[in-house]
Amino acid sequence: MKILVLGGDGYLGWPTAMSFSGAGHEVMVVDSLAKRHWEQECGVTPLIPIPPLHQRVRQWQQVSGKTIRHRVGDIALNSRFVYQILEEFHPEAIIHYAEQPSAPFSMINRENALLTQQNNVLGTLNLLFAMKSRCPDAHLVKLGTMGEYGTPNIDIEEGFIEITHNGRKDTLPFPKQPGSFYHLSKVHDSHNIMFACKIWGLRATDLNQGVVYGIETEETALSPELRTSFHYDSIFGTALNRFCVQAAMGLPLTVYGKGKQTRGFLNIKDTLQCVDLTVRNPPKAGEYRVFNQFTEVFSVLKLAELVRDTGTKLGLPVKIDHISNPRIEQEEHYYNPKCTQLQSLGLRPKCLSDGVISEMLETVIRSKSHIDEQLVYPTVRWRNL
Ligand code: USQ
Repeated sequence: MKILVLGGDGYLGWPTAMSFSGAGHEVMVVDSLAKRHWEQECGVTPLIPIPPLHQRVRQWQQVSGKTIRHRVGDIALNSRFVYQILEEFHPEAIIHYAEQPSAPFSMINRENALLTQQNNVLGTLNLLFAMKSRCPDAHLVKLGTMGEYGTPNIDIEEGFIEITHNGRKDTLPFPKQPGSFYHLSKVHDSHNIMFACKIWGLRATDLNQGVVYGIETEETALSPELRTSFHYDSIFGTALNRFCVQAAMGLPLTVYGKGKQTRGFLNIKDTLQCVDLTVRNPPKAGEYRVFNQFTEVFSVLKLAELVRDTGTKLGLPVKIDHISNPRIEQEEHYYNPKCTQLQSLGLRPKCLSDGVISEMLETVIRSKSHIDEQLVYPTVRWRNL
């Protein structure tokens, strides 16, 4: 298939591009390189620096003998660029990761809140209009987030819920209660995509993904220059990745508040598996579907305990600290999200109990000299926005 990966220079986008290319698909990567710029603005870097995009693509060609085409451009600011790409490449599937991915980044100040929503919402809208005009049959695979739902006191369905109200019944979008301007941007995207499918007959899958962890995929392991951007800072680093780095450094694990806040998690390898299953099983024309994409549910405290226990076995003196929560979120709540659609398509998860934490700790320990302790503690407080 011809597969376009938007945001193909990112933590998930680059491994996705290599994985499809390795499987024999024709892949084009598009990226604005904005994430590298935002990292510099915030003064953070990935654990190990990553080569420029053109170098990654060249290295992939040398290692695999396969070509990934790549273009640099901004899909939010330059609508003409989006039309050109679709016209030039004629993708059958478009994997859309090209968004500002961090909740804390969106909560730094007004400018960052606006930048996040402008980048994410307008980029997706430009893409929808360009798809309608240039490739209306392509399948849009959009990375949404489990955080669109928030933490309601009822079971979370996959995108839609059947409601009976005053004696009448309907199936409606599941209520959204996002917890940051970033998560809100994904809600706005979902509404825009659903509407575009309805009025123009586009086909789309919204992957409401949980918190991703992990450093390595089959393809990143082929060469150090193919590595992906692993963050441990408080802006772009996600919980488990951060805890592994803190443990390796001998720093207390930064559990925010009580730590009973519970989320869906998945291994980066399973992100690739889920996206592949989704691409291989497209929706009908006009269909907008939502898959919840995670493999296991943990509280943040439970994750910290798992890292502490594994660290202790490796001889690391790991402590857990309950620090004042910089976010406004429920620290103790009911959480029962459904995740059956990807499983029914054949998802075979790699669970945390499969030795994943010790693998991650060992990898991080090898790069310990790169860690900047200053980047570990949270600096963005929701209340100060
Ligand atoms: N947390 C801690 N300590 C830390 C870091 C985080 O207790 O050092 C807590 C947070 O308060 C939160 C939970 O861990 O309750 C998850 O935080 P996170 O930073 O790992 O993830 P989050 O900000 O929710 O965002 C990440 C990705 C985002 C994706 C989302 C999926 O950055 O792109 O959409 O996970 S989800 O959380 O399901 O919405």
